[in-house]
Amino acid sequence: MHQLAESELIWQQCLFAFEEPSIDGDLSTVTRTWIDEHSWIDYAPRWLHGADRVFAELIALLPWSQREVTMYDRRLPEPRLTAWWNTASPEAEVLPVLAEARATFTRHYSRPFDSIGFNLYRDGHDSVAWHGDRERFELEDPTVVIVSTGQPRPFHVRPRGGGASWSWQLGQGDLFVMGGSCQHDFEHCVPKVAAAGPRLSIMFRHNLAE
Ligand SMILES: O=C(O)CCC(=O)C(=O)O
Repeated sequence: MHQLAESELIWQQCLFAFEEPSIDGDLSTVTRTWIDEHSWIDYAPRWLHGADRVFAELIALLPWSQREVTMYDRRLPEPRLTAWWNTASPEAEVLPVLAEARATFTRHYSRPFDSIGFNLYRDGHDSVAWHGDRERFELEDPTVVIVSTGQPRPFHVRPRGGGASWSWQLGQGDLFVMGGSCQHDFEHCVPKVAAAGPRLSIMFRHNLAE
């Protein structure tokens, strides 16, 4: 398990976001963008209220670890920290607001969201490269929900293999959902940037727990 030194995370709390965590269970502020005939993005800025408190509590509560990735035939530390929860875990999902969010997504998107992945980008050096999520190999049209906390970071989406990309800045409680054929026909990434405060993304996935 990776111990986070306090000096590893320098971030500015927005005072308005340190309120009691709550969500818009009706998803009334979501707007849908079709990025081609079969793939769409749902986006609701600042959907999670109290995002800074969620950020701080997850940093403290989760067993963060650093996985390895293969790059140019070498095993290297993944440039971010991760943690994972699913319905097969003996514990409840870390914070009550995450249980509420998971129930909301299950109802709204008619998918059994049963897993939550947490990604911590400590600073601008942390990143995730272009990829499509692995559940596309098992599921026809996986819906992947991301709730972002902490400092906004660029999040790009492009057609698989390259082409013009769409970009969002995701942080501070933003909700972002990739649906339809997104995981098959598009890739996404969080690129490295010259300077950034920490961002923690919460990814809700379905049909993954045993
Ligand atoms: O952190 C994010 O917003 C995206 C992470 C991601 O795409 C992944 O872990 O598969």
